[in-house]
Amino acid sequence: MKVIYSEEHRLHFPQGEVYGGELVTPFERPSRVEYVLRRLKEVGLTDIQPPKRLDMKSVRRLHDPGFLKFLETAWDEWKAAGFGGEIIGISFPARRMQQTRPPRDIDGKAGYYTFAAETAITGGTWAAAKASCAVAQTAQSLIAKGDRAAFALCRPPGHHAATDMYGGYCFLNNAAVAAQCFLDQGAERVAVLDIDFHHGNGTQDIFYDRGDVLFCSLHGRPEDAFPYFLGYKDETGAGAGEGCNANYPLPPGATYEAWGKALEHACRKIKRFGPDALVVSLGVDTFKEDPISFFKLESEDYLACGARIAKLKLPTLFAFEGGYAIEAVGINTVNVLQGFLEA
Ligand code: 5XA
Ligand code: ZN
Repeated sequence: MKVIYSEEHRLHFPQGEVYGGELVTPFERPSRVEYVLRRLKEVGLTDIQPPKRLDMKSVRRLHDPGFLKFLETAWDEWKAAGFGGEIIGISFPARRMQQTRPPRDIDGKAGYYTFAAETAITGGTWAAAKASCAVAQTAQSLIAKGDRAAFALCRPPGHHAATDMYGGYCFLNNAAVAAQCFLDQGAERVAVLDIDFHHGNGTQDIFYDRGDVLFCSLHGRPEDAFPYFLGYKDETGAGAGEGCNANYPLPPGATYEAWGKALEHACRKIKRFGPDALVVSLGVDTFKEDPISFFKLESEDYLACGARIAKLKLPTLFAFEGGYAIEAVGINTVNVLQGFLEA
């Protein structure tokens, strides 16, 4: 399996994340990727290639033009406004407020285009987000040309990025863009399986009313887990997309016994959907030692997970998402790939 990776991820390294009322070093940090790279090399997955240049066409199909312009210009506007720190949105268009008029002021705009204040934007964020998306696109093109699978070592992650919102450490939705590329190149149907601990609200938002993409997400139940306001079981899709969205919210403490059953259910649904390709949002913050999550998966469980996904016998793109138990992130992520390859 080839791995696509860009060093440009390092351009995005905010110094602060709002957590528990404090500014802490972000959980989503560059060293996560270094651990994955190290483990890939240890197990002999050494065919690691840089991405091709980002093709904005598929990005523009999924993300709002005003949102993309914001990401591109936010840092310059922030500096021009005289702010000294990193961009953190703090005023949101919440209930009973106007939600369709982006303010001109950059502080207001940052709040308008995000849904969560933990995610800071820095001078290198836009370049890193574009490189991360290019990583997903390049992995997709390998599969389109005949590879059975590829691993897009994306950073920053993508599954929380909605049509016109960033947050949860995500800016552009890498998995969604890859799925759209399959469709643009002739696939009739694509499935996205999101196994990150957090609900992939962005991916759900992007495809919610579409019948050509099945989205299945296994995650901490929204009553207790970020992103809190989406991810319930009764969100099943709308219009042409009715029945094409499946959420598997699980309670605190879930082990592979319950999680694996949800995975089995999702895999059977994917099989019935009959997609031409599968995109896996591969987060490993389901691990028992993850500092911001509450599932209890063991490292070996990721091998079983990869093996179950392989049984679908679909061209499969793995896109890296979350996972913050830094030293185990490499082993757990690569275990999914090895489980898949050895099945
Ligand atoms: O998959 N998403 C994440 O890991 C981000 C969680 C952010 C919680 N504030
Ligand atoms: Zn996550």
